[in-house]
Amino acid sequence: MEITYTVSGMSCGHCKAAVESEVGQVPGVESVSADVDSKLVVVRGEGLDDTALRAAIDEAGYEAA
Ligand SMILES: [Cu+2]
Repeated sequence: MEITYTVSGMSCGHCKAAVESEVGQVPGVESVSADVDSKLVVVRGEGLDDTALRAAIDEAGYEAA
């Protein structure tokens, strides 16, 4: 499955890395790709938990719309 989030506040490579690192630790996540320009974070994996993914984005210091 794949879930895409719009995450405001990402402005540079550090933001991208922070989001990808946190989200990548969520169980079931196989890949995560954050794009600073489009503000989109694409998460792929099995049995993804929306609540856990949003919490990880929050933990990184950003907010999923
Ligand atoms: Cu940044």
